[in-house]
Amino acid sequence: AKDPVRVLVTGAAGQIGYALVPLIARGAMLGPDQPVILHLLDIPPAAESLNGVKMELVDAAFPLLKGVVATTDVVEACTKVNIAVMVGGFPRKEGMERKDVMSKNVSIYKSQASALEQHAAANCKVLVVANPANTNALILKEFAPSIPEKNITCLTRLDHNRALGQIAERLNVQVSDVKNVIIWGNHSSTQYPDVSHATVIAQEGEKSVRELVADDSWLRGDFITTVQQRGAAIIKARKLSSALSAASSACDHIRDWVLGTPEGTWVSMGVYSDGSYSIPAGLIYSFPVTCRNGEWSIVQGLPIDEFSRNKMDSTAEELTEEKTLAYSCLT
Ligand code: NAX
Repeated sequence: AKDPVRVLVTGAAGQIGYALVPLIARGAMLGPDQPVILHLLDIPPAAESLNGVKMELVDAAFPLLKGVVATTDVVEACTKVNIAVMVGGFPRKEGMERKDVMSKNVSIYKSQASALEQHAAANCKVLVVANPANTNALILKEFAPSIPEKNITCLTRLDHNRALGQIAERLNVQVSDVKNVIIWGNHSSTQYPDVSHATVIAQEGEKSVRELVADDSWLRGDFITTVQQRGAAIIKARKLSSALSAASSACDHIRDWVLGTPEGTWVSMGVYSDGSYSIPAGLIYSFPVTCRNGEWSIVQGLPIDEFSRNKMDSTAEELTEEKTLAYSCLT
């Protein structure tokens, strides 16, 4: 039998945490033959509720779950973890300035970066979910310099999956037959959901989404805004933000990163930019990636038209501004 993998979930008493931990314990993240030990972190006001989550994990009797560490101590939480899913953060409350929210998250991600750097297993893979996800991941990277930058990512897979879902609904095809959409940039409303290279698998072979949809004004208009605004639409409908879809997409992100993407398929991940596609180096930016042997690589050489170029650049500009704001909170 395989040795258990230790998976940290921060913010584990929150809504996404509650949806995510059973998926991990069932093997949806690391596979049906991979035992796991869950490390759950939250803050002291949530300690009792965190313990309730631990009780439910015990009660569910998951065969793959070999242990649960539920704690409010960041060092205990980070010790020996192989995978860290960072869901905990400070939410924006009504009337709060952007800078104040940024400042709270910068200080959280700075201290959690140090704990991971000092106590996590070598080669620990990190996924930041908490918003502002790209910039929190960047701060984590800056303050954990000994963790390879390739190991620090943020979640844009939910946006990617939302784009697949919208195309499948529009074309009345199975979502599993749609592939290679791209989310470029920030996990925010400036993200650019791009279908220029997306295809649908049909009996006759692969067909381009552009040709199948035929209506370019939808693809360049309502499709993009629907994906960008989907989070807000869920809040309006549910009076709570997306949780089951966020949790499921976080599993997809780690699963594909660790176990690999299928041949001919790419996914979107927020990763440290190396200047590919003329995106400024040094941002955590969402790119199309393929994964093999536990490493992602940015898909190279896709032709970019002028419409895409502008959208890719404006979301990069927002990330550059967020980076400046985050650094201004550091002093
Ligand atoms: P909740 O407010 O339900 O849960 C957050 C949890 O984090 C709470 O239990 C809180 O006590 C805990 N927490 C706060 N500070 C912490 C700290 N310093 N250490 C450990 N835990 C801490 O929010 P939820 O709906 O679960 O969302 C979590 C985060 O995901 C939010 O930042 C949200 O904006 C972000 N999202 C990101 C998405 C993405 O695609 N990247 C999509 C969904 C979601 O909106």
